[in-house]
Amino acid sequence: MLQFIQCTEQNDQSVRDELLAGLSAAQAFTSPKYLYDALGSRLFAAICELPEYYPTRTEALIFNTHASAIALAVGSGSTLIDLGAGNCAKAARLFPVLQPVQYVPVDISVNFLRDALQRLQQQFPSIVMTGIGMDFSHELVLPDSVREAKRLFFYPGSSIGNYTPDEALLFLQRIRAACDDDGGLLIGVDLVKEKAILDAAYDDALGVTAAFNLNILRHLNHLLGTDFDVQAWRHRGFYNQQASRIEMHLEAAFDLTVRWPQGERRFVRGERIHTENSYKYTQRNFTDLLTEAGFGRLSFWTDPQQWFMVCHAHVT
Ligand code: AVJ
Repeated sequence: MLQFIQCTEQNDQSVRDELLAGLSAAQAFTSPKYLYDALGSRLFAAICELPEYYPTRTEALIFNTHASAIALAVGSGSTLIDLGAGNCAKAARLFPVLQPVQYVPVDISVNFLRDALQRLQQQFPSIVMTGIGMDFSHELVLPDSVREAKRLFFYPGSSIGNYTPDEALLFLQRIRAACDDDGGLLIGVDLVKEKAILDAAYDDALGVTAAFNLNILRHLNHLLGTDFDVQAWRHRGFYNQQASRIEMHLEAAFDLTVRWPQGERRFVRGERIHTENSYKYTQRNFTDLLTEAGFGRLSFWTDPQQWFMVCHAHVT
C-alpha cells in the first residue's frame, strides 16, 4: 500500500518575506533550508563523498557495526517516520534490521519522495508506505493514515545541529508529543572534537562546501529576483569553539550593493551573510536535552574515534 499526502504548502510570499527580512537585518542571515535547491542537494551529496566530511560515512559505519544492538533497542514492528527523508536511502538500509510495518518518509515537498518511494515499495511490498510533504520545522502533526502505535522517529545525519540548543529542545518536545507511550527516537548527532578536523570538514580542499554555500546566492536570485554576483562573495566555514558550532558565512569581497524589485542592501567589504550553524554536542549535554524533552531509557553507539553518535531514546 502506497500513499502520498502533501500536508503543508509553502507560500511563495511568506518565503520571500522571511528571506528579505533576514537579508535586511543588521547581521544578514538566511535559513539553511535554502541551501537545498536541486543543485544544492547534489552539492550536498558530493560533500558526503569528501574525505574531510566524516559525518555521513561515520554514521553509516555506526549503523553497520551496531545493527543488531540497535535492532534490539528499537524492537521490530515500528512505524518508522523518516524526517527529511530525501532519497530514503538511509532508512531503506535499515529495513532488514528494524523490520518496520509502516514507513513514513517526510520531506518539504512530497514530489521529492515520489520516485524513491515507488521504487522502495516494489522492493519491500509488505511494508505500508506513506510519503508526506510537510515543513516539520514548523509543526509536526501527522495525518490519520500514519499508525499511532510504536512510532519511531528517525532523524539521522546530525540535522538536529542546524537548530540552536533551545530550538532543538522544542523540536524534540514536538517529536515527543507526536508519540504514544510506546514511541521512540533514533537520531544521529555529531560530537564535539578537535577544531582542525571540524574546520576541514566545512572548508574542504576541493571547494565543494564553498560551492554549496555560494549556491544559495543563485537560489536567492531565483526566489527573490536579487542580483547577487557569486564571484563577489567568499565562503567562510569554521568551528566556533565557544558556541560549540560550525558557522558558515558568505563574505563580501569588496563594497557592493544587492538589489531586488522592492529594495536593496549595501554590504561593505568583509561584511557577512550568516547561512548556517551546525551545533556539535557531547554525549552528556545531548543526554540532558533528551531527558528534558521527555525521553529516557537511552542507548548510545559511537565510532572508535568518538566523532559521531547514534542514539535511541524511548518516550517516558
Ligand atoms: C545536513 C545540516 C547535517 O551540518 O554537517 C554540510 C550540512 N553544511 N556541510 C552539516 C552541511 C556544510 C550538514 N547537515
